[in-house]
Amino acid sequence: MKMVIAIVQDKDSVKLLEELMTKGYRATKLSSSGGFLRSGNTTLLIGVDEEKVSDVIEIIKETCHSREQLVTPMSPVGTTGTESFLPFPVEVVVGGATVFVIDVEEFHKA
Ligand code: 2BA
Repeated sequence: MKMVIAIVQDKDSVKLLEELMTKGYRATKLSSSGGFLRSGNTTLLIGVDEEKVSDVIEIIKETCHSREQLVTPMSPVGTTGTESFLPFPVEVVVGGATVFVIDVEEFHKA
């Protein structure tokens, strides 16, 4: 058995869960936040048999889209060491999905 961990954008998570459920997969949805943007995203835990992993990844690829997002990190202004900070918008491309596939050593349902 494998565990597919998929970090996706909130906007894609509802459709992705629907697709997975329709096709008979089980999943757990966690609310998460990206370390860089510090904004909300969704982490799905999907436990599947090894031969189903590629199907799950295909569903994720079809459902999750990359989007450009404007971030405003604070940039220092001045050179004296007592600089003030001004917002400086930068565009980053987020997603479609960041996916990890890991081995499940044991699976129990009690
Ligand atoms: P965030 O960490 O909020 O990152 C959002 C987007 O910001 C990233 O999109 C990437 O385009 C950009 N970014 C991240 N770190 C950067 C940096 N140090 N410098 C410049 N740009 C940077 P994605 O790569 O699609 O990642 C989307 C989300 O997936 C991430 O949100 C994070 O929650 C997760 N993620 C990505 N790679 C990961 C990893 N290796 N381990 C754990 N989580 C990861």
